[in-house]
Amino acid sequence: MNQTFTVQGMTCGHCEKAVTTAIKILDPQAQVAIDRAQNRVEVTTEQPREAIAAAIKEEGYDVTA
Ligand SMILES: [Cu+2]
Repeated sequence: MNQTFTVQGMTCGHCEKAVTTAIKILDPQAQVAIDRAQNRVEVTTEQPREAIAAAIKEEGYDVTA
């Protein structure tokens, strides 16, 4: 299932890596694609949307959509 999130505060490659790692801890099979210029994070996962959003927030980034 493909999920798209709008995530604020990703300023560099390290942020992308932190978000990707947080999602993969939750779901090692997850596919993560990040477009930092668009604040967009696309995740292919069977995990519920709320769980993915919570993992991103725990890393310190705001999920606004
Ligand atoms: Cu960064």
